[in-house]
Amino acid sequence: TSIEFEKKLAAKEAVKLLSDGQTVGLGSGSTAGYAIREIGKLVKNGLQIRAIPTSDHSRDLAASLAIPLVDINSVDTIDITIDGADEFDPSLDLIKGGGGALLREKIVAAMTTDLIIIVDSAKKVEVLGAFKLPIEVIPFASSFVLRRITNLNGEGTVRMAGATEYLTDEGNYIIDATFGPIRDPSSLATELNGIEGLVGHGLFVQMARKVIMGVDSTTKTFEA
Ligand code: DER
Repeated sequence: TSIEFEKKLAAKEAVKLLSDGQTVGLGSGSTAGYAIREIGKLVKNGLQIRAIPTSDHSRDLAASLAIPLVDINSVDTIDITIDGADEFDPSLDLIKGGGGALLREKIVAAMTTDLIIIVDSAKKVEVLGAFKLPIEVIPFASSFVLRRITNLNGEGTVRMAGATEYLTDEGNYIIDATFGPIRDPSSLATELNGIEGLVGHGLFVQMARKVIMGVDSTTKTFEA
């Protein structure tokens, strides 16, 4: 489909930013998956990098492509991370977490000098919020956090995997929440950060350095 083609275009453009000696964050989701495959080709052709994956799935994909991996706890900073997003607005604020990897993604992003977001053209929005905001909670706090989301005029539901709750790589639940148009992502992020037992959310506020969007048969780059 044109969406998948656009994802591949963005991924191919983003990996041009990689160079020998870098520590590279590997994102999660289908678009980041295309980038990991491209990086596997570059490594096969001699690119010297060490990578930190943002999910067990991305770790396994990278390992299968012989991309050298390093433990995140042995690294201070990450030079560049290539990751996807579910939405981006004109300020390059993001909603992430559609794939459930938002907590590790945000930690890697926080350690990263240049966060490069790769998207298809359907991810571009004027205002965040059409996509439900993923929120990661410890199971012990899930009902409490649901009530606090209601207090913030949101409406959340616990993400299911068949008949049981979806579990993240960290063993937590995901609540997908609607808040209507999110015109002030920073304020909502601050409110969410104050809720006990809420360990992550998909608002990535002023974290992206660039967004590379595949569109039709080309790419368009947005810069913060
Ligand atoms: O879960 C995530 O944060 C992913 O990056 C997601 O936001 C994008 O997934 P996609 O590339 O499969 O659309």
